[in-house]
Amino acid sequence: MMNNCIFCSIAGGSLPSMKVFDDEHTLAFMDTAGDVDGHILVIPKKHAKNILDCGEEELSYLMKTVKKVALHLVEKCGYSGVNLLNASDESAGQSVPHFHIHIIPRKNGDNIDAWPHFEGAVHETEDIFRKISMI
Ligand code: DGP
Repeated sequence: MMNNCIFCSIAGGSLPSMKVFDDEHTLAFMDTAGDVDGHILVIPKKHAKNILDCGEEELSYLMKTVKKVALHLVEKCGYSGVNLLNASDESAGQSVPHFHIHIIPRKNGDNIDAWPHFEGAVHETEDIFRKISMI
């Protein structure tokens, strides 16, 4: 539990949230931005800032819960798919510094624009590839 962390407070129950799923290691709750229908956040209860410092075990619990919630949305709630979104680090647009995966439930023809419109690459793909390949 991190002091002054809004999602730690939500996980600990000192701040209210609309809980969608709750277990020992993870919590899924409604995002309150009101920006898209069904916007859900899934968090590890143990504080990590993002995927870069999250422990392997917490990460695997988190992804299991993401799958449970996604399956629930599709099998029980009338959705047919999901977008999963995550920003890890301020440079990537992370605004709340407690690891969270956004789930956006989707239906055919829902007109939700959940995919970034990239402006076009600046460098040759092969140049970047040479820099980042791990093999
Ligand atoms: P990101 O930009 O990926 O760090 O997303 C942070 C999200 O957290 C954003 O969609 C709005 C949501 N959010 C911020 N404060 C609160 C809060 O107090 N309660 C809930 N439920 N969601 C919050």
